[in-house]
Amino acid sequence: MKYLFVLLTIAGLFLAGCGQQESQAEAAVEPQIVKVDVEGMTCDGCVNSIKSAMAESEGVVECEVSLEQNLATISYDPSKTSPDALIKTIEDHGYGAKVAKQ
Ligand SMILES: [Cu+2]
Repeated sequence: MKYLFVLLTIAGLFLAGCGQQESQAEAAVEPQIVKVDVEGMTCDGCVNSIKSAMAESEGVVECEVSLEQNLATISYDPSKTSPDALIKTIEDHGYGAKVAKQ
């Protein structure tokens, strides 16, 4: 009888553990944020062209672009895109781009 109780306790802990793993898996697809140094922006038109390029990119959740700081702050879904892909897209639009040092 005592043995059964121990077994049930272990089973309960195991199930609780599984529940935690599940929520961690969900957290893995939470949006990530990358800050990108952008070179070559001279006006609001540049800002808008980067913003719309990001808006059209698969996996981009949100994008803020600062002309003053030459910085793009991009929130993205890591299961659909990556900082490298986002940087390539910015470069394809004629700007220099690299991940900003945090
Ligand atoms: Cu411009």
